[in-house]
Amino acid sequence: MPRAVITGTGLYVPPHVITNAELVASFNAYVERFNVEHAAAIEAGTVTALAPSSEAFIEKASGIQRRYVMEKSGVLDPARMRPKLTERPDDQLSLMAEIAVDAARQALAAAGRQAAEVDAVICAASNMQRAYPAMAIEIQQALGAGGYGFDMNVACSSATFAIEQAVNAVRSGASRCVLVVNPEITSGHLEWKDRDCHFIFGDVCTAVLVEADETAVAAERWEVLGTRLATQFSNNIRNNAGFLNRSEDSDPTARDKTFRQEGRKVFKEVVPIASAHIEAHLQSHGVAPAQVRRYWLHQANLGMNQLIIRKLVGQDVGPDLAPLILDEFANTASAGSIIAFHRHRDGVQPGELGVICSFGAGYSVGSVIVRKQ
Ligand code: CO8
Repeated sequence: MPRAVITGTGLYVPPHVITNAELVASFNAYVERFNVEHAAAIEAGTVTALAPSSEAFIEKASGIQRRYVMEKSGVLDPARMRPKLTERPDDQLSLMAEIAVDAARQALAAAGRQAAEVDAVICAASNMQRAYPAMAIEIQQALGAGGYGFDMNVACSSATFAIEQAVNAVRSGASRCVLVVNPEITSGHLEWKDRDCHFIFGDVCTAVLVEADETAVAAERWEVLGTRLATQFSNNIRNNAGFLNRSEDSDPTARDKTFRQEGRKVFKEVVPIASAHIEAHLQSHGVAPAQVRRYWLHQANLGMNQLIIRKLVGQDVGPDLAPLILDEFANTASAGSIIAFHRHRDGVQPGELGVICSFGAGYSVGSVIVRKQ
C-alpha cells in the first residue's frame, strides 16, 4: 500500500483585524441603540433589554484576543452587524475559491508541486458559498489542477475528515497528489448581535497537500500513520440555514439561521469525547499520549485545549506541546488545527510523532497521527 505523506501547507490570512476592544465597542453601541429603540417594550416587559459585552469576559472565557475577517466595516457598524460583501458575477472567481487558491498555491510551492500534478481537490469547510457547482471544481479550474473535485462539510472537523479521504485515495492508489482546502468565511454565518457568541469566530483559509511518499519531491514530509474519525449527533451547535427555508416560508433572518450553540454544554461534553478519542487512536498504534511530541488541536477555547492535554498527559504543559493560535485567529472552524500545524511544526525532529485533532459541531472529532520523516 502506498504511504501517504503531507508535503506542504498554506495559510491565507484575511486583510482585516478586529480586536476585542473594537468588537466590544461596536457591540455595546448596538446594544445601546437597541435598548433605546425598544425602551417602551422593555419597560412593558414584552422585550428583554440586551446586556453589554466585555473584553475581560471574552479573553478569560475563551483566550481569544482578536480575529481576522474578510470585511470589517459592516461587522463593526452597529446598524448592520454583518460583513458587507459584494456579490460577484458568475464569470468571476468566487470569494471562497479566491482565498482557497491563495492558500493552495502556498501549499503547492512548499511541496515543490505544480497545480497540474494535483489529481484531486477536496474543499472541506463549515459553510459553502453556494449549492453548486462544487467550490472544489471552481478551485480545481482556477489552479489548473487535474482529476476531480468535491465539497464536504463536517463543520469544525471538515479538515481532518478531508485529510482521511485524501490519505485513503493515496493509499488505494486512486490518487497521487490530493489537495485539501479549508476556506472558512465564518463571519458570514456568525450572529454578531449575540453577545454569547459574537466574539468566537474568525475568517481564514488553510491548504494541505497529501501525496504518495514514493512520488513526492518535498524535502519536508510528514507521514500519516493513521486517521480516525467519529461522530455523535448533538443539537448543541446548530445552524438551520438551508435550501428548504424558502419552501418552509421561514424568516431568513431568524436567529436559528445563523450559528448558535450551548457553549457550556459543548465545552463539558466535547472535552471528554476528544481526549478519549485521541487516547484510543494513539493506543491503536501502540503509542502513549506522553510519547507525542506535539498536539495541533482544534482552536475553539484555550481552557478546552488545556483540559484535553491535561487529561492526556496528566499535567499542565506549555505551547511547545500544544501550540495556540486562537488568541490571534479566534475559532476558524475546520482550519484551526491546520493553522497550528502550519505555524508551529518547527522543533519536531525526524521520527517524532504529532497529532492533528479537530472537534466540534455534529458532534464530530477527527485525529491524524503524523511522523516527521
Ligand atoms: N460579555 C460578558 N458576559 C457574557 C458574554 C459577553 N460577551 N457572553 C456571555 N456572558 C455571560 C453569560 O450571560 C453568563 O452570565 P450569567 O452567569 O449571569 O448567566 C456568563 O457570562 C457565563 O456565560 P457562559 O456560561 O456562556 O460562559 P462560558 O464560560 O461557558 O464561556 C464560551 C462561553 C466561550 C462560548 C465557552 O462555553 C466555549 O468556548 N465553549 C465551547 C464552544 C465550542 O467549542 N464550540 C465549538 C463550536 S465551533 C464548530 O463546531 C464549528 C461550527 C461551524 C462554524 C460556523 C461559523 C459561524
